[in-house]
Amino acid sequence: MAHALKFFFAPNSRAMSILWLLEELGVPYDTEIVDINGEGGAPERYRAIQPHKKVPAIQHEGAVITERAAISIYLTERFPEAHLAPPVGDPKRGPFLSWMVYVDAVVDPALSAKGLGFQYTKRSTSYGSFDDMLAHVERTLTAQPYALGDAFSAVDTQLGTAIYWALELAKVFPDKPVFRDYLKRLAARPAFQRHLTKTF
Ligand SMILES: N[C@@H](CCC(=O)N[C@@H](CS)C(=O)NCC(=O)O)C(=O)O
Repeated sequence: MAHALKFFFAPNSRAMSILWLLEELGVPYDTEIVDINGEGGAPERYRAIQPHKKVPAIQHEGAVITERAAISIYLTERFPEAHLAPPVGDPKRGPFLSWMVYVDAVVDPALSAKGLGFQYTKRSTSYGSFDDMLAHVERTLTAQPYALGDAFSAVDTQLGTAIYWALELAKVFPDKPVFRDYLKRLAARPAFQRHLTKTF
């Protein structure tokens, strides 16, 4: 029987952090692999799920949820037993929301802009300068082991994936112990290991 939760996924994409989060949450789900590498991207029928034919997306109890940050927030709210997000009313709820949005609205586009060599002034885009973003991330992870403090949260699934990409693949982050140590802490998590070796 199909599970209530369906996950639209492509390997080696931003959907990896949702796969990791689902493994952290330990909830049952079905996966549909979306072929985003074909000519013209994903099949046209997938546009009914994601308007840009991008992954990730999820379908849960009849609703479609798109945009990675929204998916992560939604999942942590619907499955609070995993304690991967501070609940409403907790003083860390605001910083949690800020970080979830910051990773996708600032870190990710600033990384892409850097990787693609875009020329722009920091006040001309909503995401601002790469250097300001790098300084904020570095300062945070120097002061504490995880984005929100001493405890791992769903923010780290997104931030960790972004830092891995920036350090290992795009090579736009400086190779510093603060980032290496953070990635090591994340890689030690069983759910992280499971998401890397998951077969469908
Ligand atoms: N704004 C989307 C972006 C997702 C995204 O960029 N997905 C890429 C993979 S990393 C994709 O599906 N690309 C396929 C394409 O553009 O055809 C989100 O945050 O969920």
